Amino acid sequence: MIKYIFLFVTGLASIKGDLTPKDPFYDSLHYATLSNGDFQELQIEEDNQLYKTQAINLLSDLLTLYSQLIQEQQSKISDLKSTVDTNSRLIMDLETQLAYCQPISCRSFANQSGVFEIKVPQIEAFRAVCDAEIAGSGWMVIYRRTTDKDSSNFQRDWQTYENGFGDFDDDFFIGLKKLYYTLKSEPHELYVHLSNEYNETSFAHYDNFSIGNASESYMLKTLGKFSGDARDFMSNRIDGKFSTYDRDNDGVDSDNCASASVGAWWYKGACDRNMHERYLGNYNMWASGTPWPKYIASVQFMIRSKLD
Ligand SMILES: [Ca+2]
Repeated sequence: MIKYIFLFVTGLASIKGDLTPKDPFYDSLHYATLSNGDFQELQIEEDNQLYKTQAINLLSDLLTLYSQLIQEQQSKISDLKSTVDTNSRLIMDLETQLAYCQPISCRSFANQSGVFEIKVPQIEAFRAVCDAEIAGSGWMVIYRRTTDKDSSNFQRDWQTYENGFGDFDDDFFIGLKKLYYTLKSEPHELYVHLSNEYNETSFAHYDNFSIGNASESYMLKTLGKFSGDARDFMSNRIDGKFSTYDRDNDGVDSDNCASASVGAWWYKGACDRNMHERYLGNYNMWASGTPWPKYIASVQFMIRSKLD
C-alpha cells in the first residue's frame, strides 16, 4: 500500500517544477515529493498536529461548557440573592408589624419613673408619664390634678379632652383617644391615688378598666373588681358616656352636667361630683359631697397592663 502511495507521490513530483512556493498546492506537492521515511515522519508530525488540534478543540469546548456552567451558576446566585433580598425586606416588614402589634407600655420601663415614649397598635407613638413609686412599677399616669393651685384649666371642650392636654410636670389628662387605644391593646387595671394636705394617702383599685371608642363617646365599659381604702365612686357610672360642656352625653335631660358641675367626666343619669370640678380656692370643695377623704390635695389616675 505504501509502495503505491510512494509511486503516486513520485508521479506528482514532476508537477512540482511548474509551481512556486507561493502556489496554493506547493506545500502539498512538496510533501508529496518527500522520501518515504520523510513522508512517514511527516505523517506522524501531522497526526500529532491533528491530536493537538483535537485536544485544543476539546479544551475549547470544555472551556465553553465551563463558561456556560459558570454563567448558569452566576444566574442562580443572582436569583438567590434576589430571593434573599426579598425575604429580608419581608422579615423587616414583619418585624415592624410585630413591633407595632406588641405594645410598648410603662411595663417596658420597669422600676423607672419619668416620661417615656409609648406605642400601642393603631395610633402614633406618644409620650406619657410612667410611675414606679406609688403602687409598684409599670403604671402609666393618665390624669393628674393637684389642688394646691388653680393654674390648670380642666374646663375644656370635647376635642381637647379627646386629644389630651396639660403639663407632665404638673396637671394633665392623657386624652380619651390614647386612653381608648391603650386600654384596647391589652387588659388593664386602674389605680386612683389620693393624698390630702397632711400627705396622707388613700387609693381605689379596679382590676379591669376599659372604655368604648369615639363613636360610643368613650363610654365607661368595665372596671372589674374594686379594692382600696377609698370609697368606690366609679362603679355607679358604668355604661355612662363621657361628657364635656360642648358634648352633653350625661343622660340628664334637665341639665348639662359637665357645664353645671363644671367638670368633664363620665356621667350616667346624674350630675355627680367628679375630679374635674373647677378649683374654688380651697380644699373643701373636694371634701364636700365627695366620697373621698377630706381635704384632698391631689389625685392621680394610673393604668397598668395586666400582662407581663
Ligand atoms: Ca344633659
